[in-house]
Amino acid sequence: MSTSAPLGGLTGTRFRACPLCEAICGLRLEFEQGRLVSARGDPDDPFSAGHICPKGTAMEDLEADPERLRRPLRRVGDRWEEIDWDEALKWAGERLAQIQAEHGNNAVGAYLGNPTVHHFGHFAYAPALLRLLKTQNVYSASSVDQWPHQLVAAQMYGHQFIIPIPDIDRTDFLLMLGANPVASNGSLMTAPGVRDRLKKLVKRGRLVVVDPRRTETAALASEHIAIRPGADAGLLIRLLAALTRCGPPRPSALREHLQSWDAAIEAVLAMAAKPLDSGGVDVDRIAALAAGLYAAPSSAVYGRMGLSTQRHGSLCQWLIQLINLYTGQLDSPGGVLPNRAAAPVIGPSTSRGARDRWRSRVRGLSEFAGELPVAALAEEIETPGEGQIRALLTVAGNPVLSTPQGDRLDRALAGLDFMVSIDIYRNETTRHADLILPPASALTQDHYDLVFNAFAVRRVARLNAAVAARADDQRGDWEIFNGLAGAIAAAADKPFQPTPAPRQLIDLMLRSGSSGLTVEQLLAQPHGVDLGPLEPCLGELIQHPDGKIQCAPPLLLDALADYEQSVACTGSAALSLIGRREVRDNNSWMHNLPRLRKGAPRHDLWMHGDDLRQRDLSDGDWVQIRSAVGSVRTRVRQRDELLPGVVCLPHGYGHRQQGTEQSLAVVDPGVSYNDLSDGQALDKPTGNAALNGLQVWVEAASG
Ligand SMILES: Nc1nc2c(c(=O)[nH]1)N[C@H]1C(S)=C(S)[C@@H](COP(=O)(O)OP(=O)(O)OC[C@H]3O[C@@H](n4cnc5c(=O)[nH]c(N)nc54)[C@H](O)[C@@H]3O)O[C@H]1N2
Ligand SMILES: Nc1nc2c(c(=O)[nH]1)N[C@H]1C(S)=C(S)[C@@H](COP(=O)(O)OP(=O)(O)OC[C@H]3O[C@@H](n4cnc5c(=O)[nH]c(N)nc54)[C@H](O)[C@@H]3O)O[C@H]1N2
Ligand code: SF4
Ligand SMILES: [Mo]
Repeated sequence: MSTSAPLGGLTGTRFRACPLCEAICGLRLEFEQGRLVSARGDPDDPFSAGHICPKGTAMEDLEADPERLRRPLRRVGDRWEEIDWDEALKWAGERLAQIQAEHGNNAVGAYLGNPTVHHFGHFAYAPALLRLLKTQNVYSASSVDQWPHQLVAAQMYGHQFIIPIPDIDRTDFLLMLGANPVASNGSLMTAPGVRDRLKKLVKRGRLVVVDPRRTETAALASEHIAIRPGADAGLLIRLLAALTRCGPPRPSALREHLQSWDAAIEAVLAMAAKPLDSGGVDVDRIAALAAGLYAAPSSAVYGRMGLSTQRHGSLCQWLIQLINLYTGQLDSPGGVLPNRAAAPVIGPSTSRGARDRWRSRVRGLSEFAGELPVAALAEEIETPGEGQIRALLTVAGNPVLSTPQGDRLDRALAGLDFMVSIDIYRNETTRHADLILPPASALTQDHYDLVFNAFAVRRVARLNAAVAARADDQRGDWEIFNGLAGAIAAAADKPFQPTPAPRQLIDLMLRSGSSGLTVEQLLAQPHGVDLGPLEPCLGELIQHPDGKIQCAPPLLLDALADYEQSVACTGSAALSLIGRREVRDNNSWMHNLPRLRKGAPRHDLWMHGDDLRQRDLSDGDWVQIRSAVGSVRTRVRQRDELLPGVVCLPHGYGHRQQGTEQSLAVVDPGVSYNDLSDGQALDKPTGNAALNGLQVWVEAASG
C-alpha cells in the first residue's frame, strides 16, 4: 500500500459525502500534507448544494482526535497493549471458532451499530461474516430504531426495504409525526438541507407537526399539534375514519394492486367507533386535518422515531401506509414513493424481512430479518444454559448507552468469555472487549451509500473515491471483515471466499440496477449525480408472489386489536419521558470532539413549569429520575415547549471514565436515558424497543 505518512501526505481538495448521518451532504475537504485542514459544504453537490452541519465541520476533529484508536488493542487486565494486525485477527478467529466448537454456533453473538448502515465497508461485508458464524444471536441498532418501518414494508409490499419516502420538495401538505428533522437532519428521508426544504414547503403549502414537544421543526411548521406520547395510533385511527367521511378513497394507480383493502378499512373503522385515547387531540382538529389531507392536490404522512420507538410502532407505521393509500398519495408524485435506487437494496442480495424463523432463547422473542431484538441481548448473555452467548462481536456500536437497560448490559458484558469490537473508540461498550480492531480513516476507503441513496427524497448516486491509500499498518473496515472471517474459517477449517474490494462490488451493484450508471461515470462526477425526482415504481417493486399490496396483514390486525387494551399512563405522579436530538450530537459518539463539545451542557432533563411547581422544583435543581427499572440523578431545566406531564432527556450521554479513553467526553458526562428505559417495553409485532413514552417519577435529589 502506501507510506505511513497520514493519507500518503495528501495536499489538495477532495469531495466526499459526509458519512455521519442520513443526510449524506457533499463535503469539500482540504488536505495539507496528509492532514484534513477544512471540511465545508460542497456547493456543486447537486443534492446538498453546499449544506453542512456542525458535525460535518467537526470531521476535522474526528480525523485528528489523538484518542481515536489507530492500532489493534488487546486488553490485559486493566491495561491495553497494541498488537499486530495478523496476530490480532488470528487470535480473534481462533477464540471465536473455539467457543463455537465447544458450545455451539449460538454461543457467539454479534451486535451491529448505526454506522454499519453508513459505511459500504460494513453493509456489503458484514453479511458474509455473519453467514460464516451461523449464529441466531445477531442484534443491531435497527431494533431500537426503524424495525416497525421494515416490518410494515415486508408485510405490505413484500420486502423490508420498500419504504415509501415523503416527496418533501413537491408535496403540498406534509403531516409529520414523531420526527424532528431540523435537529436530526432527517431520517428515512435522506434530505440534506432539510430546514430549507421545509421552509419552502411552508411557503408553498402546509407542514403540520405532531409531537409532544414544540420542537425546532414544529417551530417552523404551519401548525404544531401537541400529543401525549404513545397515543399516535389513536389519532391515526381517528384520522383514517375521518377520511372515510370526506369521501371515497382518492384515485390511485395502485388500486388494482390492493389485496384485502376493505378488510383493513373495516377493522380500523370498527376500532374508531370505540372510546379511544388519541393523546389529547380533539376530534374536530382531527376532522379538519383529514379534510385538509383529502382536499390537498398532493400530501404525505410521515412518522419516524417518536412513532417507531413506542409501544405501538408497527401499528402506527401501518396506519400511515393506509392513510397515504386512502388519499391516493402512495406512489404518486408529491406524495410518498419508494426510491428506485441506482444500486438497488431491494433484491436477492438482501433479506426480504421474514420473521419468526427462530426465537430468542430466554424470552421467546421472534426473529426478524435474521436478527433478534436487542432488548434481549443482556439476558441472553446472563442466562446459563445451552445457547448462552459466551462471546460477542460488536461492530460500530455502543449498546451500553443506546439500548434498553444499558447498565444491565454493561454488567453482562463483563462476564463474557471473549469479546471483540470493530470500532474507532474505546467507549462504554468496547471497553469490555478483549480485542479492539480499529479501522483506518473512512476517507481511505471507497464508499457508496447503498442505504441512504435508496431512502433519499431524490434519485441520486455518488461514488466516494478513497482520498488516499491507507497506510501499511492499517486496515479498512471491509478488510477487517474479510480478515476476521478468514481467520475464523481457517481456525474452524471451513471454506471462506473473501468478498471483493469495494470498487468491484459497487460496480456489480450498479450493474444490477437499471440506471445504466457505471463506476467510470461516477468517478468522473465527484460531486455526485442527480437522476431526478422520485418516480412511481411501487407496482413494479412489490415482492409478494401475487404482485399485490397486502393491506391487512394478520400481524397488524392483531396489533390494532391490542391497541384497545392499551392503557394510557395515568399514574397521578408519573410523567412520560421522551427523547430529543440536538444538531451537535450523534447518538453516543462524537462527544470527544472539541468543536462539538463547546457551549452549555445539552443533557439536562427538561420539564414544563407546571410540573416543576407541582414538585416544588426550580430550574437548575438536581433531581432523581426513577423508572420501573432504574434511577439516575441529573439537573432539570424548565422548558414550556413540552406538553405538561411530559419530560425530555437525550440519549447517548452517561459516559463512564473507567476503561474508556475519551477525556473530553467524560467531562460533564451526563446520564444515560437507557439506564431508565425498560427492556420489557416493546412494540409487540417486532420486538423493537419502546424507548419513548416511558413512565418515570421525578423528585428533588437528596444531598
Ligand atoms: N433512549 C434512546 N435510545 C436510543 C435512541 C433514542 O432516540 N433514544 N436512538 C436509537 C437509535 S435511532 C440508534 S441508531 C442507536 C445507535 O446506537 P449504536 O449504533 O449502538 O451507537 P452509536 O452511538 O451510534 O455508536 C456508533 C459507534 O460506531 C463507531 N464508529 C463510528 N464510525 C465508525 C467507522 O467508520 N467504523 C467503525 N468500525 N466504527 C465506527 C463509534 O466510535 C461508536 O462507537 O441508538 C438508539 N438508542
Ligand atoms: N443531531 C443528531 N442527528 C441525528 C442523530 C443524533 O443523535 N443527533 N441520530 C441519527 C439517527 S440514528 C436517527 S434514527 C435519526 C432520528 O431522527 P428523527 O426521527 O427526526 O428523531 P428525533 O430527533 O429523535 O425525533 C423524534 C421526535 O419524536 C417526538 N416524540 C417522542 N415520543 C413521541 C410520541 O409518542 N409521539 C409523537 N408524535 N412524537 C413523539 C420527540 O419529541 C422528537 O421530537 O436522527 C439521526 N440524526
Ligand atoms: S447533516 Fe449529516 S451528512 Fe450533513 S454534514 Fe451534518 S452530519 Fe454530515
Ligand atoms: Mo438511528
